[in-house]
Amino acid sequence: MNSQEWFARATAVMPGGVNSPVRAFKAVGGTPPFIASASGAYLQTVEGRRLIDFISSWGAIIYGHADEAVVKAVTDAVVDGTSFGAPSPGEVEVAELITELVPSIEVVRLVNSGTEATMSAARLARGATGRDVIVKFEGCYHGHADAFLVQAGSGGATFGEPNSPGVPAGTVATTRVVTYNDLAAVEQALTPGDVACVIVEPVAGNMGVVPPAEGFLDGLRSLCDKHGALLIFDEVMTGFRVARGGAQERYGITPDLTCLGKIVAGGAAAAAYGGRADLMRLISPDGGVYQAGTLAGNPIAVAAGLATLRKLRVDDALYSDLERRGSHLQSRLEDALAEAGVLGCVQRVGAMLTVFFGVDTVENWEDAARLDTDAFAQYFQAALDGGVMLPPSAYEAMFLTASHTDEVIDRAADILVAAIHGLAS
Ligand code: KE4
Repeated sequence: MNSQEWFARATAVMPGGVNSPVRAFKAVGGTPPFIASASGAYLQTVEGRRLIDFISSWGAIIYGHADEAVVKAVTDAVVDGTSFGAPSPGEVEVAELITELVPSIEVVRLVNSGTEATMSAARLARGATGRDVIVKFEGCYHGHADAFLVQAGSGGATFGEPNSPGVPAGTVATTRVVTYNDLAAVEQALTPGDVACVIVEPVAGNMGVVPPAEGFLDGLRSLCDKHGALLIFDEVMTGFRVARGGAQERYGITPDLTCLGKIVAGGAAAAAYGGRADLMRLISPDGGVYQAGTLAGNPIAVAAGLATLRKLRVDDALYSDLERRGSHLQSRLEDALAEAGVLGCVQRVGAMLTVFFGVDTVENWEDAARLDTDAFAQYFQAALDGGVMLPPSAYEAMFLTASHTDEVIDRAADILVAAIHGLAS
């Protein structure tokens, strides 16, 4: 069967034919290729097409698909059982590694998804402070827990309004939404003294890549301290990607709590939240803030995570290679925009980058909302026709892995440059 046939079967039994909305290609049109396998920097479709992959499982893959160490670790683990529902040594080893690689994390809890990690961290902040309000930023995504499915209300730092049916207004009445990179808006939101936490993507990746403005993260740290709110870094995407110790290492900021996902489990189903011991000891069964999970710390995800973290822990070349290759790809794309006379910009932090069309800079959601999504859809389809799989949304990031060698990057860049020139014609 081909992708169209698989998609017809899928849509008959799954919402949108997918298990996560963005995969349905609604933003870019057409039928999503169904993937038979993946290896290194490549996806292999059910039709046998090899595509250079920049989805990289939405950033979860840092060494490339089917990394030899991860495959061996999972293969060795699975024969001993998939889930014990009881403590196992691997959970301890991965927790110790996380606390070593992310020094602000003194105590950590493994969960099954980034959504669980951020949901739990927010509950912990509320439990620890006795305050109900959380502050988030417009354009930042923290998974699909009710409290985060919120859009800015009318006016500045007002309470949020649900951005999904099924989310009660009451649930988001305690979520304040403010503008990314706007410290004045944050100060206004914190002034009432009722805020439990500020949760932020320290490098925004869910409105496309939007770096923190100079002083923004420092300002968040100071404002949270001044107003008795906790600072939560949602590093589900940036963790172990923009630096070995994540954005907090890259920018030198110490959050109170950190959420991790994706790379922490080497592309398997696990995530984590952790931070100051005095806070994490409030989590059940040490403390009263409840959180649990049947498959939390399962040996398969732990094996994949351990294999990945043990590798990147000693890999001195990884982050310099990712930085160099990301910079080279950015340059080639920026040159193409200029040569083709196409209005756009490329924004990058380390091994995550976004090409924005129709705007010359994106510093917040208001900027991102103005981008030319039609141009992106045309660019996306031309790239796919040429053999490059981009994330199927203008509001996502391209993710490089260690398997995106200089040769792969230049081959992909040739295809993407042609796609950009195609916009000009
Ligand atoms: P999950 O629940 O999808 O594992 O993680 C939620 C999450 C939390 N925080 C950040 C910063 C995230 O980027 C995510 C999930 N990222 C999206 C991609 N932008 C996942 C892709 C998808 O939804 O299919």
